[in-house]
Amino acid sequence: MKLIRFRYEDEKPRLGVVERGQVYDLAGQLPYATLGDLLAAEGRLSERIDELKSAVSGATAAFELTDLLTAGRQDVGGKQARLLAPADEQEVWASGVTYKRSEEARMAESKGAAQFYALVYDADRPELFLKATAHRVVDPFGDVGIRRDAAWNVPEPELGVVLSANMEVLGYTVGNDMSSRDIEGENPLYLPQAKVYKDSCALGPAIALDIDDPHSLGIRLTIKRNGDQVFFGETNTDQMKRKIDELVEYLGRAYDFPKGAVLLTGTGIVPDDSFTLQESDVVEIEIDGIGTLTNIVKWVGRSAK
Ligand code: DO4
Ligand code: MG
Repeated sequence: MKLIRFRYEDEKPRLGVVERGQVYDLAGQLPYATLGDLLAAEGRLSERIDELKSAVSGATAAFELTDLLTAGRQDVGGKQARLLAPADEQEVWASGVTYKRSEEARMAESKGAAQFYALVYDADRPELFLKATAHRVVDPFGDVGIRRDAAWNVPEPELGVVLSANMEVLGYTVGNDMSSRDIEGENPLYLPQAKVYKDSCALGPAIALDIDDPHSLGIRLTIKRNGDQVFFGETNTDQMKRKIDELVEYLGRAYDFPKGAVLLTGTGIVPDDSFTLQESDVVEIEIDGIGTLTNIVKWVGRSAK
């Protein structure tokens, strides 16, 4: 079972459930209408999930799923339904250096500060940073940004954990932590500029509610240029050094999230150093049991003077 956010043309965003190839429109069927209210609701999250399940079991599907998850839009009885990122009021936080590949790539790119990446990979305390607020998150099939003042840009395919206000896991989504490797490599104190800029975070296509083991999910990254595949890489969340519980526990230690949060869990796929994204590249990130997040690359910002 998957939870999605979508909207019909200019109408308000809605929550939907995807089950057995059908989309159930939850508008008006639950005591809440937004993801933020679902994640904020009092009581245990399992009760909210039971409510979702019974809303679906007693309902008639609104429409059959054809293109919504795979193209980001679908005609529904003459109206266009458009898929939205699964975040409405949540901050998106991100973990760093949780895979050996990420540690190695960052040590190589940041000559003067390599030891800090080794230290954080081995430390008890993880690296956590604020990646985006909800209104800045790019929808599936939307444009993700590469900075015009950066020369070396990559996507970071990451498992995203959707958390309630009580820091319980609602489900899992796919995230893209777009990053400028030259800016981060120059000095780790430039990390916010390397990672937090316009359209640098995408989420979607859905929140999978029934993942049994998030530590055993294949992740695949494909980058296409003019229709040709220019990069493919894969990993598995079993390569993650840290457990999701541990990352969540640190995130919630000294911060609260009244409308929930999304936590990205770090990248285990980093293209070779010769690779950089170009405008119009198509980035596809697939995670087992969740789906594929597709975005198109566009320049953002201004060049250095
Ligand atoms: O330390 C830099 C950020 C690391 C990161 O984003 C990752 O490992 O995914
Ligand atoms: Mg990352």
